[in-house]
Parts: sequence; C-alpha cells; structure tokens
Amino acid sequence: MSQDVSIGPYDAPSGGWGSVRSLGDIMLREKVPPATGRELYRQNKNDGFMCVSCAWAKPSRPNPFEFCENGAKATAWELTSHRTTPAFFAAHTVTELRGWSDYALEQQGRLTDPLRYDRASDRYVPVSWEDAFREIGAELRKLDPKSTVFYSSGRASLETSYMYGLFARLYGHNNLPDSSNMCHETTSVALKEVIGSPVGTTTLADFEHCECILSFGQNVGSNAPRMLHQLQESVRRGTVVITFNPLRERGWERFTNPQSPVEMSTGAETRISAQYHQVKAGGDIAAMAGMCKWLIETDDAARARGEAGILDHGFIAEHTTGFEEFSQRICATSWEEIERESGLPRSALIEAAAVYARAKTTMAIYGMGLTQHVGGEQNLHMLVALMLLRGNIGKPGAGMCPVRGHSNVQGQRTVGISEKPELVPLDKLAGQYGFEPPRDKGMNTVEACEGILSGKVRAFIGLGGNFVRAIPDTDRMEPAWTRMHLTVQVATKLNRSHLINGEVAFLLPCRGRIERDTQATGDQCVTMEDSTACIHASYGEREPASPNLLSEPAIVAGLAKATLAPNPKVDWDGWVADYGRVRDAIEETYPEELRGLNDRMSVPGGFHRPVPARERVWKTKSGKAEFRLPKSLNATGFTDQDGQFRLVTLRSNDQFNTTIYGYHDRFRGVKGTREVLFMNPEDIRAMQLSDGDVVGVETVSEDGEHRSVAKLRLTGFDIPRGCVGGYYPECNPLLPVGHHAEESKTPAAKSIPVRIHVEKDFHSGRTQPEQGLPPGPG
Ligand SMILES: Nc1nc2c(c(=O)[nH]1)N[C@H]1C(S)=C(S)[C@@H](COP(=O)(O)OP(=O)(O)OC[C@H]3O[C@@H](n4cnc5c(=O)[nH]c(N)nc54)[C@H](O)[C@@H]3O)O[C@H]1N2
Ligand SMILES: Nc1nc2c(c(=O)[nH]1)N[C@H]1C(S)=C(S)[C@@H](COP(=O)(O)OP(=O)(O)OC[C@H]3O[C@@H](n4cnc5c(=O)[nH]c(N)nc54)[C@H](O)[C@@H]3O)O[C@H]1N2
Ligand SMILES: [Mo]
Repeated sequence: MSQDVSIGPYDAPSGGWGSVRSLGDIMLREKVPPATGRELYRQNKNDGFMCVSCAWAKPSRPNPFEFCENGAKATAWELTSHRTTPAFFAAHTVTELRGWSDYALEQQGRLTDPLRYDRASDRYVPVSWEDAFREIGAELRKLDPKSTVFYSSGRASLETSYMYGLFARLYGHNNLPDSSNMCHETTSVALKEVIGSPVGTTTLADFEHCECILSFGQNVGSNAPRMLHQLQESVRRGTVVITFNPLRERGWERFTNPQSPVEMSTGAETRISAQYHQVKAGGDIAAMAGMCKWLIETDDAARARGEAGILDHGFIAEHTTGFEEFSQRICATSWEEIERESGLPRSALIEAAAVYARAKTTMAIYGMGLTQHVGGEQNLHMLVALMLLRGNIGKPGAGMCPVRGHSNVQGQRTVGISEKPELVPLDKLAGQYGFEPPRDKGMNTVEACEGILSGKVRAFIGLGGNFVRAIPDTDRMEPAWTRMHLTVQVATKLNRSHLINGEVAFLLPCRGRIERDTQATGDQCVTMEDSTACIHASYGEREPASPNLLSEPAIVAGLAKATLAPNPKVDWDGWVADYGRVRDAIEETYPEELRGLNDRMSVPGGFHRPVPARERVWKTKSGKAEFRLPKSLNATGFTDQDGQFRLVTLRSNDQFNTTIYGYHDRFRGVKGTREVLFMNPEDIRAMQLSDGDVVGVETVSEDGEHRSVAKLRLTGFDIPRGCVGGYYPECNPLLPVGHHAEESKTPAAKSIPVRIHVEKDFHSGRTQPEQGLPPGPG
C-alpha cells in the first residue's frame, strides 16, 4: 500500500466542502452500511447516542444534524463493515502484526470474539467467555492486588466506570489511571487548587452572553469541531475571539458551516479570531503575565487620576486572596523578559489586554497546549489569575472552559475512576458495600509506566484505549511491557497495545456505544458527562458487530465475579440485567452531585451537576479564589540551548488519538504522510538544511537514555522559531516518562527538548525515504 505524498498550503476554511469530502472518503473506506445515515441523524440527540469522539457539550436544541466531520468519522469507524475474526488471527502471528502500522491494524475492523494469546504458535486463539473470565480471575487471585493496574480510556460510560472502580477497590487497590492522566489531569489539579472546582465553570448558555473569548492551545477545527457552531454564533453577535497558539489552526481562523446550504453554495466564511498570537510553545505564562501587567498598571494609573479602574476590585476583595503579592511581582517583571519568553511583542499583548479590559464577560477556552507542559499547572494558575482580575469566573457569559478529550473522560472521574483516594467517597463505598477500601494512593499513568519499567507492576487491565501507544517513551516501555505476568485488553478494534503481551494475555471484544445493548430486562442505555459537566443518556440501536460481543458492564462484572469472593451487597448480575440499578447505586454514592440520575439523564441538553466555583463558592484551602504566582515565565521546564528545539506533538485532522483514520492533515496542507517535522523556514535556513530533507530527531535529556525518531521529512511551516512540530503517537519515543507536569504528572508532550540532524544520504533531491503509508497487509 502506498500513497502519493504532497505538502503545500491549504487555503479553505474549516468546515466547508473539504469536510464533506474527507467524510465521504472514510465512509467509502469503512464500507459503512446504508443505515449509517440514520445513526448520524441520531448522533448527540436527546433520544439518540452520544458521539464516541470528543466530549464537547450537546445542546438542548440540537441542529438537524448535530455532528461534525470528525464525529461522523468516529461513527463510521465504529459501524464499519470490516471484521477482525479468529480466521484473521489464524493467518497472522502476533510478531507479524507488530510490524503493521496503527492504521493497518485498526483498518481490519471490529473484533468479533474473545481471544487468548498462545505463546507456542505466537497467535491469538479463540477462547470462551467463561474460560477467559475464569483464567483471568485465577491469575488475579494469585497476584498482590497492589501490583496490578486497571487503566481506563475515557470512553466507557458512567455505569461501566463505577463498576470498574468498585471492582478495583474490592480487589484491593486504587491503581486506576485513566487517559485523563495524559490529558486534562493538569486541569483537575490546578483548577481545584485555585478555584476549588476541578472542572470547567461554563456551559453552552455562556456563549450567548460572552463578549470576549480567550483561546489557548486548543485545535477546535480538528478536535472539537461542533464548538465551531457556538463560536460562529458568538462572533456574529459581536464576541471578540483572541487566540494564542504557536500554529495558525484553521478552525480558530475561519469557518464555513457545512450544514448551511447558503454558506456552502456561496462559500461564505466566518472569521473566528479577531487577533491571533503565535506564542512560543511554553510561552503562555509570559504572554498572560504581559496582559496582567498592562491591566494592573493601567488600572493603577486610571485610579491615580481619579478615574474608574479596569479591574473588578469589588470581586477581588470579596472573593480572592493573594492579589497584592501577585500584582507587585507581575508589575516588577520587565517587558523585555515577557517578550523574550512569550515570543510576542509587547504591542500584541497590550492589544489583547485592551480588548479583554473592555469586555464585560470573558470565557477562557483551552486544551492540551496549556495542560501538557512541565509548568502546566502554572499555565492554568496564570489563566485563572487573568480571569480573576476582572471577576470573570462565576457570572453568566464568563468562566473557565477546558475542552476535554474523550467523550466520558470527565464523567469517569466523577464516579470514582481515580488513583487519588481523597477524591473518592471511600467511607460511603465502605458503608454501601460492607468492605474496607484501600486508602493508599494508587498509581497514575506516569507512575504505572515507572512501575512497569521497574518490574513492580505485574498485571495490567485496559478498559479501552491503546495505552502502550499513547504513553511516553515507546522504545523503553514496549520491552518492559512484556515482562508483566498478565495483560488483559477490552477493546473494539485491534491496536498495538494488544500485540505487546505479558506472559498471559487476553483480548476481550466489547460492544460499542452505538450498538444495541440487550440484557435480561431489555435494551439498556448508558450515561456520560460532557466537557461542561452536563450528563446525558445515550441509546445504542445498531445490531452489534458480532453476536459474541459482551457489553462493557458485562465484561467488568464477569471479571469481578471471577476474581472476588461473593459479596451479598454487590449484585453484579442484577446490575448487568438492568443498568438503571447501577445508576441507583451511583446516586447512593454521590447523592449531592448525581441525585435523580435515572430521571434526569433524559433532560434535553443533559443535566448540569453542581460546580461550586460557578456559584462563586470556592472550595479551596483558603475558601477564596487564589492568585498564584508562577515559578517561572517558561512552562517548558528546561532552558533553551543552541541548536536545541521545543518539539510540540500534534494531532492531525485525520486521527482520533492513536486511531489513524488516514494520512491527510488537510488544514496543515499535508497529504499522504505523517512522517514530517514542521519547522520555521528561517530555522531551516539557519541550520543550512532544505525543505524536504530527511532528518532524525533526538531528545536532549540527562538520564542517560538515548531517544530518537528517524526519517522525518523536514517541512517549512508557519511555526515560531525555536519550535518544531511532529505527530503523536509517532513521536512518542522522544517523550521521556520523567518529562511531565510537575504536580499532575501529565506527560509534557507540548515541549520536548530535541536536537535535529540530517540523515545521511537523505538531502532533498537525492534519495527519498519510503514515504506514504507504513507497512500493512501488503
Ligand atoms: N478528531 C479528533 N478529536 C479529538 C481527538 C483527536 O485525536 N481527534 N482527541 C480528543 C482528546 S483525547 C483530546 S485531549 C482533545 C485534544 O484536543 P487539543 O486540546 O486541541 O489537543 P492537540 O491537538 O494535542 O493540540 C493542542 C493545540 O495546542 C497548540 N499548542 C501546542 N503547544 C502550545 C503552547 O505551548 N501554547 C499554546 N497556546 N498552544 C500550544 C497546538 O498548536 C494545538 O493547536 O481532543 C479530543 N478530540
Ligand atoms: N505525544 C503525545 N502523547 C499523547 C498525547 C499527545 O497530545 N501527545 N495525548 C494524550 C491524550 S490527551 C490522551 S487522551 C491519550 C489517549 O490514550 P488512549 O485513550 O489510551 O488511546 P486511544 O487512541 O483513544 O484508544 C483507541 C482504542 O480504544 C479502543 N476503543 C475504542 N472505542 C472503544 C469502546 O467503546 N470500548 C472499548 N473498550 N475500547 C474502545 C479501540 O480498540 C482503539 O484502538 O494519549 C495521550 N498521549
Ligand atoms: Mo485526551
């Protein structure tokens, strides 16, 4: 399989005809059955199913088609007519499959039957569900529970997640990392510290009242495209959008609504950002400090003249602590330092601050560009401080809007998937189920990786996801992985994590969310929480991909029953028969947050669970919202050296995390390859290299490990000098496990210190490396 590579500017807006064509391609490739049209119509509707792609909010009055290009790709991916059957595994050894690309593996389609790894033949062979559960249970009973890790990717429902967390605690550990540990864990830690609520404080209704939007480090056009509808409407009402991002992401620039016949036929586009500031990767603290400095100094000067100031002093006095020290230190910071660290001129920061100063209400929208840094928490402390200066938290049209990743990643945390015992109502669980839950801190993702490297972790259960591919340090982690005793993966499609096996390994296929889930009492629905803390029911209708699939709750119950001694207070079978009973149990554990779950899950637009900071109730140590000073203006955690770059790892428009839908990244003008390294043309010249050269990248680190990725095609790109960009997960061998946000331990995937060298014999115009699609089934 090979594909032509072409790289060049792409001029069209986000949305528009480009999105229709891209969707058409994948529909064709997945050979989706004609009935898929109906599923797209049901996507994100009140009586439909919640999109399996991102966690963006679902409106109470949905559009006729409440889905986006990438949500539809995710639906097509799940409803594909391709199948990965036992016959496929009979034909290919696991060693052979390890040589296939991520794309080729998932392209085989939905898994159909439970499988056990047979070491003698190096193949996966079919196993009955009973035998799989019995054998896994027997293995787990032999192990020390504290040496095992139960991971979840953020897709499983509230029901499954609650059961899974309870299973782990009844078994005896809190080792419950989830994808959030690689993602918005920084939000959960940092927002909790300074505003007392670990989640966003805004809902969709706030878009209707906000006058200014500050966006930092999020790629709306690819990763939360449905938000473009809210952005477009807000801009039309007069909201001014200001974006900070090293890359010019098309979604934040302009948008044509593919669902508007008028816009599509006339080519009308909406300009989204009025200002676009290409901050250096890791330079946001400095940029925000510049804005704060101007605001505070301008306010001081105005008030000295007897005029009204621009800060909300009433709010600051009543609701916050730390303002005096914060303002003194920020004002003492020089513009020279701010400009150097942010990479932005003082005039640009003042331009942004002046708009912010005039807006009565401002929302702050952000993503991985702030959370995945060594100084990730400081990024968020600074963003909160900027918002507090003008009382922009806890009033309509204003507040924090972290854009979460997986469709239920926030909800999993709400119902007990957490390695932090203090975040889980353990006393409540103890009373409800008559047991003594473990109280010690469990492992998060980075700690699980360290445990696997050191041999301390003996077993890993993955509820969805592709852990081995998503984590840092691929080349160190893969060999360590095989030293575990037991690995069990619950999944819908084959991925690389299923091919790096422990001594004993199982692959358990599950139904997807779009599929009908019939149990003893009838068809079941499940619930999830979106990025704005709204909880929705989701109803699957499609025939499951194979009759031999179990639902995720049934798999968790099967594993739990086979592992644990019977407990009369936990009716696993009753729960699987009727998910409404799981919701009753969830409600009993979380009476304040989730009261009435079974009744309220069907409220149009979802029901909003209480977020105290939204009401200006600050559950922080001080009881107030806190101004915190950053330790440094540089969020990267390292000092730049000559010849060293800050590597930003990126998602393309044709992927969902490690799931690669295709090899095009339309908005960035890349076609047919993911093996590229984006670099500023002036840096290319300064290094005496040329566009198209084939380069190798090496991590600069002091731990004695060699980390490199070879054969990337150097690509001139509009990215700040000193920064380079490459794709995730291909660049994960470069990310050291130890390079993470200081407190949350979220891997710092947005600034890895690297050096670049040209690969011998690969100067442009001479030999080209094999470009196009990496290996697959021939
Ligand atoms: N189609 C699709 N949708 C998805 C996903 C997907 O892979 N595909 N993934 C889902 C998941 S799990 C998540 S977490 C979200 C991720 O969605 P995003 O939060 O958008 O994550 P990324 O694509 O990693 O890129 C973040 C953005 O940060 C910018 N950036 C990098 N470094 C910096 C910096 O230092 N400062 C600033 N200001 N910006 C920076 C990058 O240029 C990029 O535009 O999307 C979810 N939705
Ligand atoms: N360098 C770098 N690394 C990163 C990031 C980055 O920006 N840069 N981003 C990080 C982030 S934000 C995240 S969230 C992680 C993602 O990490 P993960 O959540 O672990 O990975 P995914 O790629 O989302 O998982 C895809 C797999 O999930 C399975 N799956 C899909 N649907 C279902 C389902 O309904 N049930 C079950 N049981 N399985 C299902 C399929 O088998 C599919 O192959 O990666 C992180 N890693
Ligand atoms: Mo994520």
